[in-house]
Amino acid sequence: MHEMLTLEQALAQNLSDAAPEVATALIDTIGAIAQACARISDLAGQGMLAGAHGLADSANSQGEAQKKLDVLSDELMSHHLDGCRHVAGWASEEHECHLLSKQHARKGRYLVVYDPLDGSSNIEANISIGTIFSVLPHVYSGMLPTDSSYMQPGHEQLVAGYVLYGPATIMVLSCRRGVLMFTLDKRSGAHGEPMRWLLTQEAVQIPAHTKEFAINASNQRFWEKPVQRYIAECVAGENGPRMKDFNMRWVASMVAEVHRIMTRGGVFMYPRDTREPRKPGRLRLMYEAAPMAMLVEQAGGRAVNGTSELLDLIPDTLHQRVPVILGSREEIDRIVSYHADPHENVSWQLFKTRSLFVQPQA
Ligand code: AFP
Repeated sequence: MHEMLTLEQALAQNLSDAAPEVATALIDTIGAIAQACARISDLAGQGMLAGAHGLADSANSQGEAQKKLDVLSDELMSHHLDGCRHVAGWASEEHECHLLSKQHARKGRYLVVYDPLDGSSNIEANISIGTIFSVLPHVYSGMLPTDSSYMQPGHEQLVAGYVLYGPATIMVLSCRRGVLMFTLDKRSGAHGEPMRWLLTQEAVQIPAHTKEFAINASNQRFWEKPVQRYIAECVAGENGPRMKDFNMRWVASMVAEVHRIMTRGGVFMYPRDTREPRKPGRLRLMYEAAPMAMLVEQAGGRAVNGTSELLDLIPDTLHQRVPVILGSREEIDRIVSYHADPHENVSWQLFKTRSLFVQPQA
């Protein structure tokens, strides 16, 4: 087998058109995140042996109960980011406010936003979980970052990525120059050396067509009509207007769902619903939707909230929630067209009779 490139080598190649000091700073920052994630992978991989299962007796920024692994992963990310001279500060799902680097808050050129452990309801079930991260410019480098320093639309991200802790630990990232996939070499890291990530795929592309969708169908009664229509048509299969059978998946770890889409295409939706009208969606814009949107777009897919591109949304708050619809481009174009035409989705009689995806009465 030919020699694989390490993370640092692959990034140097990928960033060869950037100014040398920018390439170095980005490679160092990604390296710090990668080392944190290698340690999270180790903790997650030890399962109950690490004593990291169960609740932590605390709540996160939004009042959700934290798991021990949420807290430990957050501490590992903070620790490694604090050691990186290019990072001025960071914001995490686990903290209400952003945090400042102890030594580099003024001089650092980047801000990092992350979800340290996505899919934490899956920890004890030993189902894939992940970390999602995004690197933004610290526009007023030289000054201390504030909450408003983070309020940048997704298309300003310099790096977006996730790490999937599954049978293999895989990091997928983009520096706006396509999508790279790395695998953690779990045999590395002996004698206290940093663990190695090896490039296992580059120029990742999401197929434009798919016959697979992922949605939490238990929320069907709360969905808006365009989503009701799209799913009803998929479920109708060969006999419906799509004239083909679809398959459905739901892992409840966004990282795992997006990774499946990266490898074979598909659609992932956590759409707007009417459960809590003040919350337009479940997923968080800054550390779930925006980084995943950039990765999907860089791989040739599309990511929207139904009517707008996710990368165009300007956050109002660190923990803002948004509807998320992303994946294979042709399907997302179709879903956007359903959202755009209020008449197109109102009555499609055939599926009023179906049991699982019954159209609600208008
Ligand atoms: P947790 O990290 O709280 O488990 O949430 C995971 C998540 O943010 C995302 O990864 C899943 O797609 C989604 O929530 C699952 O939501 P449901 O529990 O409604 O299926």
